[in-house]
Amino acid sequence: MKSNAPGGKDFAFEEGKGGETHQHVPSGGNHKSDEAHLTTNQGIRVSDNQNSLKSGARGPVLLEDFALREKIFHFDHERIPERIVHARGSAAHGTFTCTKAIPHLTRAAPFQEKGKQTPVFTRFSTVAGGAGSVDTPRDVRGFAVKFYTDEGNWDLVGNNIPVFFIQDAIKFPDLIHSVKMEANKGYPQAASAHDTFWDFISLMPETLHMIMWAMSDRAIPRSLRMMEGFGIHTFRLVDAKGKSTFCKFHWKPVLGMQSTCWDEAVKIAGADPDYHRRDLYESIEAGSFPAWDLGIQTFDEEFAEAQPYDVLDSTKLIPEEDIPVEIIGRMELNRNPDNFFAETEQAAFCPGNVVPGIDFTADPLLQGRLFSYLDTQKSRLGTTNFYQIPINAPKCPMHNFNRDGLMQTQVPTGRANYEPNSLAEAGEDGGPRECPATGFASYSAQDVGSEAGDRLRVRPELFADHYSQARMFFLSQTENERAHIASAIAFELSKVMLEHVRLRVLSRLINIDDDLAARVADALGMDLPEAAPVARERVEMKESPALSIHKNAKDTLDGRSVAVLYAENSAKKEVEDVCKAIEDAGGTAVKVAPKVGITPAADGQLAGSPSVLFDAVALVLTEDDATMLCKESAAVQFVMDAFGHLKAIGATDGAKPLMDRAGVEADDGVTGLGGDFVKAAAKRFYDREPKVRNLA
Ligand code: HDD
Repeated sequence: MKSNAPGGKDFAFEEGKGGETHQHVPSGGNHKSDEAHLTTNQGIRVSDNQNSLKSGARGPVLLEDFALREKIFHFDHERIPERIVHARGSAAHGTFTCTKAIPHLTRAAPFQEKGKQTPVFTRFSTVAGGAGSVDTPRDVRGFAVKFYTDEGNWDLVGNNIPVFFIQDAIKFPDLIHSVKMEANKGYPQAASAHDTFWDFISLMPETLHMIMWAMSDRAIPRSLRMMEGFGIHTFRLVDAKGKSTFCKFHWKPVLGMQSTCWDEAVKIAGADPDYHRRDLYESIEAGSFPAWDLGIQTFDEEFAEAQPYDVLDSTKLIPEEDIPVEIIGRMELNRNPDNFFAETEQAAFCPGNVVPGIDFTADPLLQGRLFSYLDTQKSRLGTTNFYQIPINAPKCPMHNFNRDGLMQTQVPTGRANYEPNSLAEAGEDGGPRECPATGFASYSAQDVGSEAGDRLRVRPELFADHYSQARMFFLSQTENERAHIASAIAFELSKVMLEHVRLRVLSRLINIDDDLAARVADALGMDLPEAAPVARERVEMKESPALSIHKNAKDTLDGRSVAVLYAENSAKKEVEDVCKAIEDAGGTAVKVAPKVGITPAADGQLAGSPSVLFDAVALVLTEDDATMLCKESAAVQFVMDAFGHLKAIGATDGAKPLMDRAGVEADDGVTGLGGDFVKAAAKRFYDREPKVRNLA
């Protein structure tokens, strides 16, 4: 009999009873305990999970088959609305460890003693794409951390970019509508390169600082483990005496920052749409736990008042050179979720979740967020009781008189469901009662400047400077990074069909930097228009080297993977030696060959393992094999891309025909297979870039 199940059994039929069987076949017989019995939601054991109940072997299915009805009914309702933004995400559990206590700044529980550990759940995401979109579009990445503190949940819901597109939450729906797929067409998916986004951007110059970041390599990270995170807004830290200090939060990746090349990111999207999700999951499974240091920039009102920007404006950052980032702890992600839906999908982050010691400021973007997130969870998770879902529930005691509602899972006992009460059942004091001494008390003083005044729909004056920091960001980049920004904008605008929108963007770019505007215009083959009028004159800010990825890159093989390409005639020992050298240096070696079954066995087949998925490549090939592979486009592309994406290539002499075919030219990143290669594999070779890409 034909087999369609593991273990060679055909579950739809029971052997020995003829083709037209109606008997149940047990599920492999390897479950022993009672819990292993398959039951309905009502606990009734299911006798047959392969065949619906029919009237006669070929007869109609009977409606009375409750096992069938229940199974299909439940399946039909498995999906919930995806997040309106940040729908595509990956998450992990972990621990935050305080490395420097700061009770003089805040009474927040995670920061009271050095060594104090707080459980966390962290979700990374892209913004524009749907839940099933790819991991590597050009996009901002969400970086949301839920701290399950001893005094309640604190959600630090940030991004991998320290500023935001808009200044006031009232513009958020417009921004998101413009970037998502176009309303009439339903495309493009997960892409900002289209008319409506750039139309909005060009009409809203406050977006331009973040546009510089979004068009930079920050928006095409190599790995979620290799990007920074930011709380963005100015928050308040409040100590036990009620003293407040302004604070910006930063996450610094222990593996260092790294990005892909644009061409690489595009190709990864096809080769492995789950590139970042897989990388996060597999690194945790392998015990190589992703980690970030948490840093703070703290300052007072006097500093705030002295800056040429407003610290309540989320389109502005505070240069690290002005206020250094002080590291106060480390987050390590060390456990994958057991169930993607139950944990990652149902995780509900709310910037409004703060704990004693952390407070808001009057940043108008933050204030709007305080409403939006709570509200959206009700629509996504269907009930105000979403806080009872295990991933969202606090790990500290929680008592109150919120009652009932859809999907209430708690069973409070007794009559006392109001406060105050004096019923004995609720304890001597009729608790739970409010706690003035230790409870959350909102910081009472005003933010910078005066909060009193008429009711106005206006913005503070300094919010009108849209260009100074955009320029500072651009000028703080290396030559290569500036070129990447120019070509990213040119690429995006090349997808914009409306000429007046392209022109308007160019007119704004002039206000950031003449050279940038000229390069973009040239790449588009357009003439530069007049500069757009500005609402407030630009001020010249010092360059901030901290804003560049390349200036802060870390040469390391930690967390990086190297492909070792070999073929049938390759010397086994040579393959194994290079793999060992890579592993000894902290990297992961992945064996790639045209046929997976050769010796040594390959981890990946060449056609399915392009070099874009790796950080460097080793070519362990005989001349015959290399000559044979010259006729294999996957092999030629493998080498050509590694070279074009500025990766180290270590090769045997025999690999030369393939390298020549792929156009590899000698440079520091092209080595033999010895120690030089392992050293080279720890970085990218940006000096090579002018050979493979027009950086003008
Ligand atoms: Fe937001 C989700 C980050 C402004 C409204 N946002 C969401 C997530 C992140 C951010 C990381 C995903 C959380 C998760 O993994 O579940 N958002 C930001 C940052 C912002 C920001 C860093 C500016 C500094 N967001 C912002 C504004 C609004 C929203 C101004 C609305 C006025 N954001 C939402 C939302 C989402 C969301 C619609 C969708 C899913 C969710 O909340 O839970 O409410």
